[in-house]
Amino acid sequence: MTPAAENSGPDPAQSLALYERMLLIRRMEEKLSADSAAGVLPGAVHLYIGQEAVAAGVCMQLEDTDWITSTHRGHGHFLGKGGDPKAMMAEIWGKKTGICKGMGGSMHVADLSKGILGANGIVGGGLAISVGAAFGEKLSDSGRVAVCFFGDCASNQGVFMECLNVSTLWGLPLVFVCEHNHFSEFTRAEQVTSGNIVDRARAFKIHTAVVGGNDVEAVWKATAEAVARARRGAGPCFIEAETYRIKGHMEFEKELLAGGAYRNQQEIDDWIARDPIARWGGKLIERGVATATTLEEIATRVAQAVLDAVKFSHDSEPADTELVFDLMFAGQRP
Ligand SMILES: Cc1ncc(C[n+]2csc(CCOP(=O)(O)OP(=O)(O)O)c2C)c(N)n1
Repeated sequence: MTPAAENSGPDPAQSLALYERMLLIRRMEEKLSADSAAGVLPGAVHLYIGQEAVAAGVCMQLEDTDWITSTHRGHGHFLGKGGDPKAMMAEIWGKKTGICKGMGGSMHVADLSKGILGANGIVGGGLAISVGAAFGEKLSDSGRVAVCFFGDCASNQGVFMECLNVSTLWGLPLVFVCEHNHFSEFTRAEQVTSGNIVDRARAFKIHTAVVGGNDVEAVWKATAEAVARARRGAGPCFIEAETYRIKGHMEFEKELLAGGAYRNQQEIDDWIARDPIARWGGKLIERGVATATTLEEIATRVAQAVLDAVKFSHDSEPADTELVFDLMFAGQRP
């Protein structure tokens, strides 16, 4: 997809593509949620449901040759950047055909051919990696950019300050994307995060934008400007996108918390009413870009893609556990 010109909205084809990408992320994760609830999915998954407009709006402004770093909540970033749903599903299921040969799982989906440097179980871990990627591109004067997705809690890590500092000092082609989804695990953001996160970037004189993270068009436009600035050598940008995590911090959190609630249903319902996908679908119809039939066709295509991913994963062999020794211990066996 050709990125839109700075500040202009997505054209009709891009608008539909944004819708389809968000829906793919949503439907893939609904399947993971169902499998997790059924107790058949290996390991925990941190779902991105409700935040899809951020991944789609940002990633669809990027080329395969641009880099992203992601978080523990990384399925949306992976799919948003064009990662293969089959290879992601197989990875989460620990299969040989997974994007990391089944060795990484949900929190490490990566695909260098798509510029996806990987999800990351270390909160704030993607920050310094993105600085390295952007520094490399700056040195080779490639015009490529790096984008770092991170959560509001990650902005409390010391490395965040280091990355703001060095990225602006060196004029790196880097876009920070803070997904302010209101929670750090089971704690409200305001209990652990002081002030406005965006002000931390402003203190370093970094160009900033604050956008509604459930409005894919707003995210798209802010990213267009940020990426254009970064590509022309104007240094880093910082986007803070307010959104909301609809699902738990991780699946099966209810069991983990033994009924202890850290938010109320009314708040969740209020954010469900601001669902980014339904909202964008409504706008597409209002603008005459799509009809209800167009959206149904997209939904059918997405449902098929999920079925294909599930079948691919199901038919694949389990990961070769011996590989752990090659990949982690340079071939040494205990
Ligand atoms: C360095 C580090 N500290 C603590 C944790 C445990 N942990 C996992 S997710 C999380 C909260 C992350 O919140 P945020 O960055 O806002 O992202 P979100 O989960 O909201 O997407 C924490 C503290 C971790 N994985 N890594």
